[in-house]
Amino acid sequence: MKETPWWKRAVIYQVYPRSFADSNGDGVGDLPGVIAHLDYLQTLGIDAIWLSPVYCSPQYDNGYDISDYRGIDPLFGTMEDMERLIAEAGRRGIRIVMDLVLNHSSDEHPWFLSAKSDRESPYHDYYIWRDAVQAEDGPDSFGRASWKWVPEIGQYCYYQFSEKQPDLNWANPALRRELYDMIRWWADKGLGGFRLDVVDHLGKDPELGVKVKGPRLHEFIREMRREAFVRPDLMTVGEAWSATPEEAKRYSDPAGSELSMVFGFDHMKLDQAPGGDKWSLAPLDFVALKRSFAHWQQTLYGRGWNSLFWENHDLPRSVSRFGNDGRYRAESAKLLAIALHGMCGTPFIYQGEELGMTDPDYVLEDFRDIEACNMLRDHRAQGWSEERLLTALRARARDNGRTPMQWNATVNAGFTDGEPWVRLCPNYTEVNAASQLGQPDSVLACYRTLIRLRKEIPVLTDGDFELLLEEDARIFAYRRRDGRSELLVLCNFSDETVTNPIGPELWPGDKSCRLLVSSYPEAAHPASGPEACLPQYLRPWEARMLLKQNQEPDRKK
Ligand code: TEU
Repeated sequence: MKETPWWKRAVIYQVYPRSFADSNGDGVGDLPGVIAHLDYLQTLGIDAIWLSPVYCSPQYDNGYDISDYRGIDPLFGTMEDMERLIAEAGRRGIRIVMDLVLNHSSDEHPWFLSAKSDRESPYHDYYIWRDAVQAEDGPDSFGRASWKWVPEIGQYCYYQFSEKQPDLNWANPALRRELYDMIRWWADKGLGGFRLDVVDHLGKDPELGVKVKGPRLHEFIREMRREAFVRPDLMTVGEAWSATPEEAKRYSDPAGSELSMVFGFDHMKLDQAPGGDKWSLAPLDFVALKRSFAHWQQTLYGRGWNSLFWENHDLPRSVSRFGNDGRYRAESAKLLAIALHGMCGTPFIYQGEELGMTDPDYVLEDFRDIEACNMLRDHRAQGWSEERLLTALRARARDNGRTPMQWNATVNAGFTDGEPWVRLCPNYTEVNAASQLGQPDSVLACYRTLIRLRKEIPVLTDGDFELLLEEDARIFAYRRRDGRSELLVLCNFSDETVTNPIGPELWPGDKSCRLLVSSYPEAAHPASGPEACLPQYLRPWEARMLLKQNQEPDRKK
């Protein structure tokens, strides 16, 4: 039998280095800052860190615009710091996963400088050019046009993100070879794996007007797998906003010719107006959210692999978006953790999520992100009122997840001794790591428990998934089974108490049943016995995870 790969039992923690911890007082987080907090991450129990880009970059898109794939930006430290991070993390049983931005480079990359100065340069064809363009050739992902006039060469250059991020021409085999060499060079430093930025864009075909899911996409990914991801233990996760569960199955087929898994985003599209973009706010369709999770869980079960996440550096804070970040902040943060970590797949935690960090209440001047700045300019021009702009940005801007990590209640939350690059979320005096360490009922303790349970309880990794109470407008309930045990996750996504949330026909009482974790203080309910197993009511944002060992002989044997 094939051994289970490490990442199927792992929990991965995303560090956005710019906002994690600043060691030198310049107001920007850095690699020595990450190293200084490895003990905290070890105590949390995580298996790997996904590090957002620290490569050399002019930082127009906070490092997702790379000007040297083999260098560390001085803003974050040195290559020595990077190697020290890999070694120090390794000593604590933590692997490092680097971010690969392969769809585009910075326009300050030497390849682009050469490409735009000379049509005969071997690098000219690393990018995508046209002599003339039509009006319908725009707009791109950040709301700007897709072809930029480059006067030095007298041609238009293709880009999908910002003008500072020209697309790399994946049709060129020399470019692909160069990228694969670079990936192997990084893997040889002892990395645990890679996160692939916008992987679904790599097969783009501007001539066909195709951005995602281009005709050669899977061919390229399989080639990259063969040529670059040569170490079999590397974990690879592709970011794929366009992926359906069926497509995710293809990317993550355990036969193993593509990726370990992808990040799918269907669950992030259920609170926007139909046909609208991310700035068109609508109330969350909760039943659709549950169905979406169930669809992903069931499609991939045994035939692919899921990633599980509520947050990353592009998303607002989950407790502000899906929970109640006022009166029930801690309860709803714990509920979201339990709801997610009970499912099948590899859970990802974004820095600060384990503390229940919230969105800050920014005013327009506080937003820094290139996407937010473009949105302001474009939607103002379209006549949006200042109030509507602010409401949309507060709900959706990527800045929401990028406020500095809240380490303690001292000035700047212990993030920096200097002037922070971006405004902090003002609640750091209450919501911070120091005040939660050693507190058994904290959000942090709940995350620690969930990470430990994933190591201890096989059904969390191996069990199937069945959605219960599908139509219920407040309760998210599901069952996992692996033949030996059964797990029930029961979550009240509302501000009200719900009585008799689940009947004995769905979850028959049984002496072996025990409560593994809940979103309310332990003393608030019995840990075993009938009331623990079949709760008569769930308080606002109460979540419970219950386990039963099967009485019947194991039929699978
Ligand atoms: O994100 C891709 C992406 O599609 C999102 O940025 C998306 O445009 C936005 O969040 C939704 O409105 C990746 C990175 O995660 C992001 O930080 C980069 O800015 C982007 O690629 C370009 O590299």
